[in-house]
Amino acid sequence: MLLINPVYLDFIHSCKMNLGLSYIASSLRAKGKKTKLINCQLKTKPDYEKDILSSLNEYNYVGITTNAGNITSALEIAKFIRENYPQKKIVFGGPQATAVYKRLIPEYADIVVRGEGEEAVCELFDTDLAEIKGIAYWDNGLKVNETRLKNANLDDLSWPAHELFLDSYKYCIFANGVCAQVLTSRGCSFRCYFCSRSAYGRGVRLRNIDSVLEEIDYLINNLGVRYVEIIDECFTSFPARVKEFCEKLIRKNYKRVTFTINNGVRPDVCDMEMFALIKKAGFKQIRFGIESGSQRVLNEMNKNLDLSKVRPTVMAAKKSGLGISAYFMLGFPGETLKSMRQTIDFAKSLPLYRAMFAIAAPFAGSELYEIVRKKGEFLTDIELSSVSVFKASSQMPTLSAEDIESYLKKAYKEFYLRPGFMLKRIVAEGVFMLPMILKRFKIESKYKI
Ligand code: B12
Ligand code: SF4
Repeated sequence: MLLINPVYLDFIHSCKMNLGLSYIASSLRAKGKKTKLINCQLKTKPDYEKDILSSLNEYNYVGITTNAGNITSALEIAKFIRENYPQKKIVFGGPQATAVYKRLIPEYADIVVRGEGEEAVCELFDTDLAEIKGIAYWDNGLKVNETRLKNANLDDLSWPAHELFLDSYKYCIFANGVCAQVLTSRGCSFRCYFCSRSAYGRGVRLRNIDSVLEEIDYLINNLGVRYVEIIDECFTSFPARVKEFCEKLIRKNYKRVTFTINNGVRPDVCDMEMFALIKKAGFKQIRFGIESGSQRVLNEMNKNLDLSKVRPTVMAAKKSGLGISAYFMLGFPGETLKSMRQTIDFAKSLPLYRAMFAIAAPFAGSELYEIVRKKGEFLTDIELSSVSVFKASSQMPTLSAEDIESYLKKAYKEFYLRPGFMLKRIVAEGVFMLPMILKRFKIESKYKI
């Protein structure tokens, strides 16, 4: 199967890799299926189109991954393949295709693998489509098969084919070395209404810590990785497991390897003891998902987070020596100019070295999507066009897109261009950090201001 990683709309994040495709590739390979990856992120459009055309001679199936950020590119690529090789079977997967499959088949895709795809994708080669759980396809009309249960035991899966993305690991702008992402669990049991649960549903499944550590060992010793990002949705929600992981990691005694927890960690599921251990194990930074400085807005989004717990947790993390950054969002339904102001002020009041502000987007597969559908207005076709979280993609009668975007600008300017903030960074990290801070501000604001 020819696997394609389309282009993100506005990619400012670290690694241009895709762990979902790496898992798909490794399960295909484990079944003896030939695979090749075309990572469009690393090429110009004429280059990747040329690569797709020349590779398609050898593959009958093309697998394209999708999410809310790359769907526009995914559809363009599918169209390009349809025009040039109409007989090839196009298979879509990923959270966006899972949520909007009805709009993809048959125009862009022959088959959509819905949810986790490791088993279903292998069955495509030797099983009647009608028998494959978890897929939708076209056969004189749209056929939607029975839902496939999620992979119950993550330890049964082959490790992701990290080596496919080695080239992109090198392009990580925030890492000081070859970077890789690791998933130690899948799923989350919270219900924040902006979160798209199409691919995983609810509930958490955990990997065996020793297997995770073996994978990390392989990354470091065989692939030369020096920056490991744990991208679980709820890594810190299981303190005993974090403890076991860190204690074992400490015993490994890796030199010059940085670990980070980059997904928005909930500030209410960690404490000083955990931070100290994480730090000792080689973690340099942690990113909190705080989202709003208004308790009312937090309650409305089902985040179930007590704002009064945030500051003490952030201070404890800071005290342990970890670099602290945080995610915030503006423009939720029910949001007002006052609540957006509270969010900006709250961010500025915390000892963060980086704040990522985004506009709340009603991603397909989220409850927020349903709220906007019922009570608000979509400003783009959010199902079939890539969403930028730096541009309003919806608005409610009570808050306009212009107001949300203008507060996003304020947030970035006010947070990064504070003399005190810059001075503190310089004192903490040396004068040579100034160009870095400005570069980071430029990166953060490139698409936003
Ligand atoms: C790490 C991560 C990122 C990283 C890297 C993304 C990447 N590598 O692709 C970064 C930080 C860059 C990122 C950015 C964004 N992300 Co993100 N991200 C994640 C996160 C936490 C993990 C992704 C992951 O590796 N999952 C593990 C793998 C194994 O799962 P998977 O990718 O879903 O793949 C499985 C199936 O979907 C399926 N599958 C996937 N592809 C394919 C292809 C084929 C052919 C087949 C058969 C099957 C298949 O099989 C896979 C194995 O089971 C997810 C949450 C989550 N739980 O997935 C959000 C998530 C994917 N992100 C999301 C969003 C919205 C974004 C952004 C648009 C938002 C933003 N903040 O800017 C941006 C997009 C980039 C941009 N600027 O345009 C949403 C997507 C929702 C949607 N409807 O698509 C998610 C689901 C979060 C959420 N719950 O709302 N993200
Ligand atoms: S935003 Fe984070 S905590 Fe909330 S439901 Fe999604 S993964 Fe879970």
